[in-house]
Amino acid sequence: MTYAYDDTNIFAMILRGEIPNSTVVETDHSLAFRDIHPQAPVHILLIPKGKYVTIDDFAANAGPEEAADFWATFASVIESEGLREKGFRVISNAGEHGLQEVPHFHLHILGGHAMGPILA
Ligand code: IU
Repeated sequence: MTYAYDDTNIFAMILRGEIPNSTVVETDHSLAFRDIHPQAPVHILLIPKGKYVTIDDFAANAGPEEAADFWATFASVIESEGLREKGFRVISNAGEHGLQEVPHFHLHILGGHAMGPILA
């Protein structure tokens, strides 16, 4: 399977600096920013700067440097947002059945209160 990346998606626009975002941390290969419609007290989106459509696209095709950068950035967000002690939830919606709205791979990092037991 190949992944057709659409350069007009909103996260591509954010990465090009065409629309503003509330940046939490930015590295050479990754960007973490606050979701505009937060579903929890902390709701951060973590994206690679590379053009990956879904989490499996990233898992299969990211280079070691960008993958290492991504996970280091993830760890730094958990640290800087104080999420380690009480915990957090990570979600990545993929494709049609995953109800993915924005076709640029992202992790939702949710925290700051207790989550419900079931994902809808
Ligand atoms: P999804 O996993 O693709 O369904 O999530 C997309 C998220 O992007 C969703 O939570 C939106 O609130 C969020 N978002 C954003 O943070 N900034 C935007 O300009 C747009 C969507 I459009």
